[in-house]
Amino acid sequence: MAELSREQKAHELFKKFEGNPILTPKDWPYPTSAVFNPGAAKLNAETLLLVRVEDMRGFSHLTVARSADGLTRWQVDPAPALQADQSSREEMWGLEDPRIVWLEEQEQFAVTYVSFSEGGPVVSLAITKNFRTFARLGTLLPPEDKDACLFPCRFNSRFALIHRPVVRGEAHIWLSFSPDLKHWGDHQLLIRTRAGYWDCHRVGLACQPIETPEGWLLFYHGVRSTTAGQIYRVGLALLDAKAPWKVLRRSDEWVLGPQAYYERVGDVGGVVFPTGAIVREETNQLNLYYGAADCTVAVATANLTDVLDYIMSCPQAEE
Ligand code: BMA
Repeated sequence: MAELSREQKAHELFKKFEGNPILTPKDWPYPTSAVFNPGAAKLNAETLLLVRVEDMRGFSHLTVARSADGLTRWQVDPAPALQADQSSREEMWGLEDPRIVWLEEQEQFAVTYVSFSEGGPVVSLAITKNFRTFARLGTLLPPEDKDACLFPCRFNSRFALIHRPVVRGEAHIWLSFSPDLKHWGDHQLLIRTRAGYWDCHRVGLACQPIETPEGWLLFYHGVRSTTAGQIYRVGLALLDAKAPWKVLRRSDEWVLGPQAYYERVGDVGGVVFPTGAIVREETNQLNLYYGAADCTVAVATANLTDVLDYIMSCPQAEE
């Protein structure tokens, strides 16, 4: 068989699950407007999604859903796991878009999410062992900031945070460092928007960074504004394993875009927005969980080796 071109590989890398959407407001044990943009983790041999749930006021909270195979038979908790404290100015208008990593040295999960504060969206951190009780560590950096996740380990004894501040109207992905998860500095630009491309107007981290033998695999969303609205698609980058401030590769193409009806039509049509991923070691399958059209949760699967082959065939990133 003829070798696939890189564009064909990009197009065929992910397969959208035939049972999509896997979670909708109808699956919820209480009234909701939309369920989308979930963080993902493995807990007790199950796949756990921490789902953003929008209530009928338009405020979001986070609720746990679990499944043994990560695709079907989801069990949704009867009550939210993490709700906004509306007496605080930090999270007046709800909590959104969590990303989850297992912090190796603390043996706990770190959940970074967006708190909607009076001053705009801001990134907050909570730590948990079980997704029942959380230690809330507060906000990390000033607004406007979104799309954040910690790395699971330290680099040169510092924690590292990927995030997406908006500076002078520009929305690029940044990396910042901290000795204690409280004081952040040494801010540096990691991935910029690209003029003319599908990711020309905004970029932001998608799911948590994934550790691989080639380096950190980074999924990010890219936005193009059109006369008919914005299109949210997903691309890939590869960061150096020991020095994640070095971008080794970046895909020219997007690898996931809104095509299916449930991605095209919804509260915000034309949006695929991954926020969580799971690698199933037995099969080397990567499950990428995403919000579809800001309404439902969907999943796309790929073989991790194919994803790495593809990203290694992508151009070396510009300095
Ligand atoms: C982004 C975030 C996401 C949302 C997406 C598409 O800015 O606010 O929560 O899914 O826009 O509307």
